[in-house]
Amino acid sequence: MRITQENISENNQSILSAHQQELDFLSGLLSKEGVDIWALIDKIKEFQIAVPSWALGAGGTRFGRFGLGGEPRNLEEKLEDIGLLKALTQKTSSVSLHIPWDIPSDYSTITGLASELGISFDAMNSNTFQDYGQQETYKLGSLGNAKKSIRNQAVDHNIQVIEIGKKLGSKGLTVWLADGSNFPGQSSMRNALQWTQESLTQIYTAMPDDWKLLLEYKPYEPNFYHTIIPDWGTSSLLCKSLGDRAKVLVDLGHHLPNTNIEQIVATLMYQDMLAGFHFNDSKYGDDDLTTGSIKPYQLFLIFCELISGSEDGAQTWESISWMIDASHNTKDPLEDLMQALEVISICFTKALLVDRKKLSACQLDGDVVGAQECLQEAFQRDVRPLVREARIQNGGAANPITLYRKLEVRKNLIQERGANSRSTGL
Ligand code: LRH
Ligand code: MN
Ligand code: MN
Repeated sequence: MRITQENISENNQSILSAHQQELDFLSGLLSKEGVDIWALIDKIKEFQIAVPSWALGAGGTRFGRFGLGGEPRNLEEKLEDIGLLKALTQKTSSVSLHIPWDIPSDYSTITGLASELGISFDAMNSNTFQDYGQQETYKLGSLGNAKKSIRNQAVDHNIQVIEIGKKLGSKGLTVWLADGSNFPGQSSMRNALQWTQESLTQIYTAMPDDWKLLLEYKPYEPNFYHTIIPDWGTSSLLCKSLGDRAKVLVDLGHHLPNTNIEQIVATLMYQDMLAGFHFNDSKYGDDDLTTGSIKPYQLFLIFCELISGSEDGAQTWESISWMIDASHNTKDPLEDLMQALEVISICFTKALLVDRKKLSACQLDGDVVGAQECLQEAFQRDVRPLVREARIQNGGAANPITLYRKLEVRKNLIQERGANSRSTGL
């Protein structure tokens, strides 16, 4: 199924006057405060977020999985789903592939379809946390395994992923390592770290010069005693040993509850070490809940750090990658992704509205209340008309989820692909 420009403009026409009223009201208020709303809208329009190929089907928990029907059965259909998201939101124009879940069967078909849909290939993800018919098992680890032959196999897999990515025009490799141990004594933590460092060096050396390596961390799961790369500090230490093109990837769910993620972002930017984000939200652990569904204020504070870090010249905005990493057990993934894209845009816009001059003055004067007021002033503002205007200007739907439902997209996908189609991946 494809969504046409006519579908979009016909729908937008019906709500244009209500939208215009809301926009006029908000721009009136903001203009009085000296905000250049057109410059703001341009920034919202430019901000694009990649979608991972594994987030287009139903996820599951270790207790079960409930299919939703019409799930993409192959990479082509995954690209088509991202095409639908793109048409509706104009917020996502790239896909991040997981190998071996999404090995292209035919490169020219895939690259042809991607360019027809205006989709590019974001960072590639390797997978050494599952057995996929390879020779030796990853049960006890991969890049940091005590057995050299298993480490070599995992390095070779990553090099293959780089080769696939080169054919697709990707410019990055994301490595998430599940390696660790489940019980004290099971592994030598120091040796495992060293082996990981050696394996990563081989992978880094195999990357083309214009690629970056994004190294993800996570405190626990699937290993519950120790994880080789549990935190941003360890990831950063490894990246520094590799070279300038290796940086730390922050997945919002990969922190123990109440961790100050905005501080981690600030620290990484201070060192020009932030590779990018995996957006999601979390109540307990790596829940992969919809971004902003639990802690939107935290997301806003993270964007405040990102914006101030880039405006102050600590690290360039362009050097940071943006992706959603979520799982959908009960929702239609496409609807969930639209909700995530919306809330990310909202928090980004609110952070752009912070009066940073005033905030800096409060910080210098020790005006704690004033500083908090600066943040609240921006956070409490309803910026949805700006986000909607940016989307309309980009050619997207004023109200993506409503239009998705009106066009009965899921019903159409079920007709095309079947009620029991199963997507590859998680
Ligand atoms: C690990 C992770 C990582 C994987 C993805 C499927 O928890 O966040 O990014 O590659 O999930
Ligand atoms: Mn992730
Ligand atoms: Mn995760």
